[in-house]
Amino acid sequence: MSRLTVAQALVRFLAVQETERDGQRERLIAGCYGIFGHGNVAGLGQALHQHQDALPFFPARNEQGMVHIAAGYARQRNRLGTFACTTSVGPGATNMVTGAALATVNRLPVLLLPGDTFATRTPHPVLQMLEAPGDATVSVNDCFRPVSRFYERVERPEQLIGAALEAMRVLSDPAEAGAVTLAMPEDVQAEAFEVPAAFLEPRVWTIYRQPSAPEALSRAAELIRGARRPLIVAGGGVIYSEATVALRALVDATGIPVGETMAGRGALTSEHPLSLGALGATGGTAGNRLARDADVVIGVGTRWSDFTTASKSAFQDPSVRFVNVNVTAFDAGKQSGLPVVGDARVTLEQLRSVLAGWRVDGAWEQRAAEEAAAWRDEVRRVISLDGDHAGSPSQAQIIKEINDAAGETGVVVCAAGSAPGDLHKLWHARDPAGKSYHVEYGYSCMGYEIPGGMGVKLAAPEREVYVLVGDGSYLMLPGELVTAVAQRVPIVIVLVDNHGYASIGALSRSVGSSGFGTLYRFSENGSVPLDPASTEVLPLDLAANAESLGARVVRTQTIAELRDALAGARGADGPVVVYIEADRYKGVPSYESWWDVPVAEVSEEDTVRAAREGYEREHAHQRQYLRSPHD
Ligand SMILES: Cc1ncc(C[n+]2csc(CCOP(=O)(O)OP(=O)(O)O)c2C)c(N)n1
Ligand SMILES: [Mg+2]
Repeated sequence: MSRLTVAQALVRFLAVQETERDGQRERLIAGCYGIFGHGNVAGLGQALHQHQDALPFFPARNEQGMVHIAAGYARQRNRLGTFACTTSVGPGATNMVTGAALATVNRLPVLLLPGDTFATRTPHPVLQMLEAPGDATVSVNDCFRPVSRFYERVERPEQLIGAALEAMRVLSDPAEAGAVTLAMPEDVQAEAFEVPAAFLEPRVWTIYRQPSAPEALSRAAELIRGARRPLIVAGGGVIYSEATVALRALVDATGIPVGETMAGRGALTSEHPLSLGALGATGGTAGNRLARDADVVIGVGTRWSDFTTASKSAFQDPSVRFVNVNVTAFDAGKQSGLPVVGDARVTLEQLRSVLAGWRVDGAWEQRAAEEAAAWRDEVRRVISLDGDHAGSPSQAQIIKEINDAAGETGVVVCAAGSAPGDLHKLWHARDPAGKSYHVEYGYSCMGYEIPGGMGVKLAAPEREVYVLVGDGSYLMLPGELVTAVAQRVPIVIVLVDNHGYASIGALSRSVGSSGFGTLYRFSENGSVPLDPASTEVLPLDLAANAESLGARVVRTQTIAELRDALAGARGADGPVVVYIEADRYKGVPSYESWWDVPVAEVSEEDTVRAAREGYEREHAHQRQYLRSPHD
């Protein structure tokens, strides 16, 4: 027993937690990010100061940003490690809510330690406290409940022990991973108690590879053997489980083609003859055509988001059936699929053995290979298209340059705007481990790019990291650039300026609303000029902004200059921002797919009425996929 404060006990506990998978161990909590205020400076701040050798501490600039660093790190480490994040009470705490939602939506472990108001209630109302008349137990931290996989408010010192252990269990369980929130009342943090020695001893959280039930496997095998047009949809779970080799082996043995979700992009390297690339709303022709005709769809490690399913319109075979390999029963049950609950790698190996000797219909395999080859040709065509406006390159050309600079092991990081859809279609994935493509598209959160990219680099210092960020996303959360400068994290940030929200502008035009409110323009009395061709832009200088935050900045205008800047950024000892203007209107087309964005049913505008007609036509293809595999 030793007498420690709650904060000291927690810091010492976090410093000695490890995960283990396949005999490999690593720190579960690599360190702690934080921003101090009265709600954590004396409790956790004191403990982190005292134990900084055991648990490294890094100051951040925005609480949301620091959660993104943790999420980026966790994804790159395949969910085996993450960071803790400590905040003050009130605004510091609620600034983390968006980060928590991002982590939970993407099934990524992050540990959040928001400060909380007094457990004793004596000094209440304390600075930054929300008073909820009628319920004294409510605090703003209750906002974390719906966005956390585990939530506990530690109101007594002894409570820490159970809370901390449960927090580690949830963080390290691939079936439960997401944000874990331990709300820490500021008085309790500083309170001392007798801490059992065993609580502070090193602890290993082993991640066992759970095999699937033999019955589920044989049912899946029966379904697949009976299929004429089977298709695999690879999701993020394939990569987190390190199952890319097993996937390739299954594909080589059976001839089943593979389409990829956003999180699963790169699960099969792009040059594989049966790699269809992107599928769904941001998919290509190969993925979407084979999806339309597939009769058995095997989802592996996917949560079947609307982008993957093209808002439930991608799979059009009237009797299509789904097989869902997933470590989470919740996701395995979707699309009325046959749930095959288990680790992706083990299950893919099991599937290969139960399907031994069987190969897909030759005509289907040949069609898949032809569509895949035709799609690769289309990608080559699109990445070479110049912008239409004098001098400005297209975003597709910019992506090609990043792709070339990244080579086999570089990682591209992106989250929101027009770039994720373009990347999903165009990225040539070369890394056999599937780690070259890091697009956060579960929450698609503007502002994730820079801190997320920092987390990736901290998790994989041996890889070059290329952050692709739009001007809108950049403006939302540029502050973590300072954190990257302070920690000397050498990421390359390609800042693509098209003077506003090109993606939402295009979406607005497609629903008949002329790009309203999506350009950066002077506005009077709240109204924004509607003319999208107007050349008058705001006097913003984002390159100067990045420079002022301490980053090295290279201003480029042409593709040749961009190429040189990317080459010159290698070996830097901190973040390098490569600024480039892109043609706002030279977009990558969409390919035989749809996304459900409801259009006004009545309107005085002809453009909206026309868009509504198109919407109703497409909507008619939406399906519920209610037939179970046994019908
Ligand atoms: C936090 C947040 N707010 C709003 C959105 C909706 N949204 C998606 S993309 C986008 C515009 C992004 O602009 P920019 O980063 O410049 O990229 P571009 O569309 O120009 O490629 C908006 C507002 C979002 N994804 N995240
Ligand atoms: Mg933009």
